[in-house]
Amino acid sequence: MSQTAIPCNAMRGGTSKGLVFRREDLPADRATRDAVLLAAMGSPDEREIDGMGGAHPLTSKVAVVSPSEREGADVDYLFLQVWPDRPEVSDSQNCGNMLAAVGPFAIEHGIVEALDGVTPVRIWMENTDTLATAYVETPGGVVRYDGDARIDGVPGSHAPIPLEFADTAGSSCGALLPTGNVIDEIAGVRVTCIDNGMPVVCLAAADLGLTGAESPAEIEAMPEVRARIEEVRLAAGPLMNLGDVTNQTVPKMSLLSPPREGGHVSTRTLIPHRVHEAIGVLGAVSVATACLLPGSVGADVAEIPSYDGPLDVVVEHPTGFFTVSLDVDSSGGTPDVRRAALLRTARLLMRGEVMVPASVWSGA
Ligand code: NQM
Repeated sequence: MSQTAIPCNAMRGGTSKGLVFRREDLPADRATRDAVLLAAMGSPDEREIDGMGGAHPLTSKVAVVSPSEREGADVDYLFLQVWPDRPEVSDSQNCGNMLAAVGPFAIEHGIVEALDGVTPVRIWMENTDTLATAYVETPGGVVRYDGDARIDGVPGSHAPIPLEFADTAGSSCGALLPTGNVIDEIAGVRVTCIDNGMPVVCLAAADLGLTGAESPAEIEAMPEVRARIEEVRLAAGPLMNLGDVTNQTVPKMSLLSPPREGGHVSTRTLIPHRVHEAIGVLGAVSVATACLLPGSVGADVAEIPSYDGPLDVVVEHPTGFFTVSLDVDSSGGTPDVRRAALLRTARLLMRGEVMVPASVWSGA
């Protein structure tokens, strides 16, 4: 046999897309696993023409799912970013979009037994060692994909998958505010460095000479602005306890400006070298949280109504809105994140086997 067949599903999770594997179907050895995933996706090649990848970081993603042995969790989820243009597979970040596909996948594969109605799936996110719960519609014990929920960045409507997060604050950087400050000046730019599930550096678009209404393509066509943002990112990495981030996908860089469409804040987010067509899930949670912290770049730019208790923060992005339900107490010294939740949808697109050259892995 010149090729090895590996069972997997192709799934859309939120505004991302990729392959979802059971851990037992992939090589245990990490180097071989990464070689297999690169071959499966067709990387490195900007078009990923010889594989299943979608030629963009948002459509070149992999989720690995397995039954969990942890107390309080049903399944373990490892997110892997397969770079389209370089031979690299990274586990340095989590992905809340592909997370939306994990619950349906676990039920489809019998890892979690479906209830009649809605099945909660408790997911241990290995990249950040934190727990999320996905609520999957399962009328009659069967995963339902159709429904009325709409998320911006995805055409049509689908079954809602509410996601609830626990203990996201500081999950990658060790603290919600990893530099110890609500605001810093890094490489001459005012920033708020935050990690509420995703390390993000918030900058005011105006401080970079932008309105914040520029399209992703327009920002990608501004080499000087991008170089400036990258300079800030590389300096922020060590200050956020992430070390040298030259080859990492974090921190994300979010350019904030006042809302234009009735939301609370407008964003353009670099992830970090392409500009997101929307905004990442945990990226949005981090940005929304920053907007609730007095003195931050977010609080300065956002228009947050007065609140007491939980608040739905509406984050504008290039293709619509992202609503994050937050309960953050920032009245004391250290902000306390009590709850973060949001809505996604997902869809099983294909089930079958992905073929990789036997020279990469014999499957034995
Ligand atoms: O922030 C893109 C995405 C993501 C990650 C990215 C994500 C998240 O849209 O949780 O979902 O920021 O790389 O899938």
